[in-house]
Amino acid sequence: MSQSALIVIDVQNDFCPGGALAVADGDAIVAPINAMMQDFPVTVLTQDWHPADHASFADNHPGALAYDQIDMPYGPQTLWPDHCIWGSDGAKFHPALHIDPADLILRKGFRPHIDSYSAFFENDHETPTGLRGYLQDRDITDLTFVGLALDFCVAWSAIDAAKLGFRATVVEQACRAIDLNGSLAAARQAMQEAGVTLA
Ligand code: VGL
Ligand code: ZN
Repeated sequence: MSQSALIVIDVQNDFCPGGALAVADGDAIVAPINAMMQDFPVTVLTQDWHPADHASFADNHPGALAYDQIDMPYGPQTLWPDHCIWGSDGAKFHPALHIDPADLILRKGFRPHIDSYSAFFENDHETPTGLRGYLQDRDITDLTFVGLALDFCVAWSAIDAAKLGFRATVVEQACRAIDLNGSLAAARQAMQEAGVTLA
């Protein structure tokens, strides 16, 4: 028997127009995502949730600029403008996003020294967030991903889901991308290679 869940990635103010790491047209996906929630028995929301001293912020690396790439102990890391600082308005969900239907709100990126794009593992690809166990305990096999940003947190989450043996689909119309140095094309290719269905 297959059981499905909608996984809504990081639909937060800082990723929407006017936010600290605004994704073009990011708020255009809120209404479609709200509508999709009605078609799924389970909805999970994720929230990018960083302390102010987070290592992914360019401001915490003297001399570095936002969008530079640096080497961290766990691999390459893009540096970002300060965003989704816990407790800030930017970290809150977009005000029009329906929160009530969510069974689970999962926060990620709260450890100062490691970023977490994926909803399943931090960027070392080893430290689990606990989402796999939650979904497995509920016998959920099929995951549909939507949200922000398509080429970072959505793609990394969907790829990890496929690697873990879930059936993973990304509905691109309900996503928007940052598209930094070809990241969107690379993410699409990586998703296809991992067996993610792009719908
Ligand atoms: C994200 C960059 C940094 C995302 C989060 O949600 O795609 N991107 N933190
Ligand atoms: Zn982040």
